[in-house]
Amino acid sequence: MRGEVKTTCPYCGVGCGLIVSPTRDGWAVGGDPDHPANRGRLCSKGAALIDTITAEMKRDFRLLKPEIDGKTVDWPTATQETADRLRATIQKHGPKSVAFYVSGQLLTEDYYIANKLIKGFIGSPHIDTNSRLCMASTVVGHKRAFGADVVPGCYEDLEIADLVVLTGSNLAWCHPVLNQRLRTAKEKHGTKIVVIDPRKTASCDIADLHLPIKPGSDVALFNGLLAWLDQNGHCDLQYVARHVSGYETAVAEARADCPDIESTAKKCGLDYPSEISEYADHDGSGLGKLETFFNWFAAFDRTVTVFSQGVNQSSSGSDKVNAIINTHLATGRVGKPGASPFSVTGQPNAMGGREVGGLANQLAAHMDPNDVNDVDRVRRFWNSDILEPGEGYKAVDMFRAIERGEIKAVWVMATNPAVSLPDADRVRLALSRCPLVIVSDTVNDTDTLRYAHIKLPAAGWAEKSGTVTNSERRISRQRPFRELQGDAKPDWWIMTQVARAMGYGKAFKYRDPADIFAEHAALSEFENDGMRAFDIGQWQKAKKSAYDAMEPFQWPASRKHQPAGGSERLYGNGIFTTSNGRARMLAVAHKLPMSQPGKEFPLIANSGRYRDQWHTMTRTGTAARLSAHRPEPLLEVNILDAKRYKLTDGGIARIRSKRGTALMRVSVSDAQMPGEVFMPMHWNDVYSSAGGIGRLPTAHVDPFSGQPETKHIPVSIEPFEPLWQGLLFSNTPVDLSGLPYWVAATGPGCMIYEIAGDRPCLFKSMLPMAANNIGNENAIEHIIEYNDGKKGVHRYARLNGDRITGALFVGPDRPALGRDWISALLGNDAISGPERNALLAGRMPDAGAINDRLICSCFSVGLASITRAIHDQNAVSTADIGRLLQAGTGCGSCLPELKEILDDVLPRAAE
Ligand SMILES: Nc1nc2c(c(=O)[nH]1)N[C@H]1C(S)=C(S)[C@@H](COP(=O)(O)OP(=O)(O)OC[C@H]3O[C@@H](n4cnc5c(=O)[nH]c(N)nc54)[C@H](O)[C@@H]3O)O[C@H]1N2
Ligand SMILES: Nc1nc2c(c(=O)[nH]1)N[C@H]1C(S)=C(S)[C@@H](COP(=O)(O)OP(=O)(O)OC[C@H]3O[C@@H](n4cnc5c(=O)[nH]c(N)nc54)[C@H](O)[C@@H]3O)O[C@H]1N2
Ligand code: SF4
Ligand SMILES: [Mo]
Repeated sequence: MRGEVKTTCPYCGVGCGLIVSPTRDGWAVGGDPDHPANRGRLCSKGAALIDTITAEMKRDFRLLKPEIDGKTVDWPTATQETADRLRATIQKHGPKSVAFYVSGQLLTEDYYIANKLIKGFIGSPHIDTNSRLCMASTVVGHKRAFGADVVPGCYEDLEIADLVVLTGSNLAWCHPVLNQRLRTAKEKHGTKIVVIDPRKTASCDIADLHLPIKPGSDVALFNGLLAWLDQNGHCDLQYVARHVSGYETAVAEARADCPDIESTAKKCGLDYPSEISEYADHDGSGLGKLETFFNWFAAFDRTVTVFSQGVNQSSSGSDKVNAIINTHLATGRVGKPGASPFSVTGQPNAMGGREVGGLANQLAAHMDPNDVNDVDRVRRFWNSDILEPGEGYKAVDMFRAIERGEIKAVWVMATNPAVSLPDADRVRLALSRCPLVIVSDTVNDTDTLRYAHIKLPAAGWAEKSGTVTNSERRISRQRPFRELQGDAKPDWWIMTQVARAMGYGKAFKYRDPADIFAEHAALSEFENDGMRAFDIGQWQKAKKSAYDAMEPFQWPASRKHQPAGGSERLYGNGIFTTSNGRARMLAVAHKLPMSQPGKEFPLIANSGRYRDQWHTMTRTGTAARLSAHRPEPLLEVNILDAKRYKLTDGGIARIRSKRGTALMRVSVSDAQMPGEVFMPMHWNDVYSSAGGIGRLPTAHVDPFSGQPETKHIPVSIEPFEPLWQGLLFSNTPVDLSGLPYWVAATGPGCMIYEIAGDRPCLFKSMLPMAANNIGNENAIEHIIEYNDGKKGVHRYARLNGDRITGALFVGPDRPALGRDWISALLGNDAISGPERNALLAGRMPDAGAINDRLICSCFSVGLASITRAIHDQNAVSTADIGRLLQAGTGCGSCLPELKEILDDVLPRAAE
């Protein structure tokens, strides 16, 4: 690589532009100051992107060669064999026995090919994507309200709004750069911010109001708001008369549901007694806060309601979306500057996937698989003779069809369903029964890859070329800056080769992603009379050079029907993409979530994300910097429940549901309401013995969108009481299978494992030595140890000459040791005598470093130094901490935590 490359971040749907520049020993990444999504900003995950690549180079994480039935093969063999097996399946069981399960992390060009191949040429409607678990409810909500799947607003709206409502969105951790933009706007003109979330999240840091609603009660809340707005004359009846249908029925239903503030508070659990404030960090009366929210919503025309998975991942997800949109339609606040409902998408290309029609109930370019005219049009455009009307199985149903043997071949691309789909053990059962499982992935070990007959090595972010669409409909180029690794190939290439080997060569002649994008653009314009909002016809004849030089742009980019006001905001003129041009308000009623707690499973488990991990950790889990923020998955639980179920802070809990169990470290937290617990979604069998929570949810889905309810899981909790606990450091991965509790985290230069067991164990075997060294006194590799059998304390260090390559600390309690100190020792060329003694004594030289926790990952600043700065250097604000330690001055993602630490430590420092 010479010079700089402008590309796009492969993580969240904010879609930040990046500049990657070569350095002496690799690359440096920075925010692109010219990209409209981030204007130079980055978050902790984006800033650590190069770390994940460096980790890949140092350690063997990548899948670098195709494999068939465990044997490495070359590409011609791999593509021919994949094609042959698919064709054999089709010949024997028909085309509908084949399914693709794809992902919002594919590039648009990959996605387009997947959709064209299976629907248009294999002739199976069964393609669905992990967007089913993510955005499907919003797609339904948008279509029902606007007639098309369109996000009307843009990011600037969050900056010019007077009120921003975050409902079911932890923006501070999940869309951090948007949160930074919002924070700056608030500092400038005092934007009011309301967070609607059952738990107190990092996003509450800049909020004026937090409504800790009962999980699943958003429809009641927005119905209550609608009824109240109507009753108090706050609706824009002129706008409604001109542009909206369904107002009366929607309001009537809302009134029946929640006629007044009191009934709304009751349904949403906001009528909690004020004593609750003693146990949960939710000050003030719920009722009063609700009234404030309603008043603000009425007062501020410039209101944006941001929503995400707290809304979508629900058995009433689609209705939640429409309940939110109803309040915006009733007040005429759609597609206007600073006024819109705003679905923030999760994955980098969740939106691109919707544009190519990657969902089972979509066709391509915003066409409908059930509309015979649309199907005919796409059939002619693709020259397909097999495309038929009808939709395919949605994700959960697809895996059921695999389980019962109806689908006999599945190709999984860029997603890890054995972890991320609900009722994951059943998904695993289905995969284990499926005669042909093909998995394309970038890494060499995931829970899903363990079931693959054919493993196909995909090119990773740094190597791929194509486009992605972010939450504000902005299409940006992802550009490669690194050569392809091993035999890895881009996903579009892999599919194109298989398509050719299956005999569809004529339709898959593409030379590069530019060809594919041009075809996608042409289809978006093809016989489009302006009713298909997605139209990027301006790009249909674009040459490769224009494609390569593409600047980020928002769609539509139509040659014939470009909206007069531009593409920034849509529907601002009140004309919608329905047959009569009117938007629709929908009568929706509050329903209880399908999975209800009961005697056996009395608590509601909520699940979601951590700041520095991405989904199933295949990439972020490899970076020490990102693993330090939360090295273990935590079960967050209110003090009342901890007491009731005999859990202690820092202990281990067993979590059971109807479908599965998990083990997690307990964190007693007043951010949780009593009766509710929170679990992160990230851990899996590669990183833990039992931290994967995909096994817990029942696969209940929203009836309209098919999106699973993964935020409302009835569970029971109990202590897991280990006989011993330990901390293991090793410069090579250790196989701990058989241990009931282990969690692996990437440390600087080594793997760090938290371990615990309920049975005596041969500890030394956890530090395996090369076979010829065992018992050989003269071997360079040896183990030094300290044992106190009476106290149950054991310490071991594995040395190779003077170099320490592993260490293990075991005791009846969790060893209180600084991870950083020991990791650093493992990185040293030689260990000194005092260090060796300190290791075996289990005491590090600087007691201040004990159990330090990384807070700022940009500048590697831990809790201990921050606490010291508050105590010793009189830091009283995040600005002081920034000045003294730099913490919080990089991406700013840790600012909420810095504030929390200040709140916690300051009063004690003053004592
Ligand atoms: N750090 C990080 N960022 C990410 C990702 C990641 O893995 N890591 N993933 C990306 C992806 S794909 C997605 S989809 C987005 C998700 O982004 P978000 O939706 O913001 O993230 P979640 O943590 O899944 O859930 C958001 C919040 O919903 C709340 N919630 C639960 N139940 C309810 C309810 O009934 N009502 C309301 N109002 N709230 C509720 C939860 O407590 C949680 O705080 O993040 C994207 N960004
Ligand atoms: N309980 C619970 N479950 C959830 C959620 C929740 O909040 N709670 N959230 C849901 C949501 S919103 C989402 S989006 C899903 C996410 O869940 P998944 O999609 O399963 O998560 P990822 O870990 O992102 O999986 C992406 C896979 O693709 C690989 N990969 C990366 N880049 C490429 C590439 O270019 N090509 C190919 N072929 N492979 C690549 C990665 O190594 C990884 O194995 O989880 C869902 N599941
Ligand atoms: S906010 Fe962070 S994760 Fe999301 S696109 Fe920007 S840099 Fe990437
Ligand atoms: Mo997602």
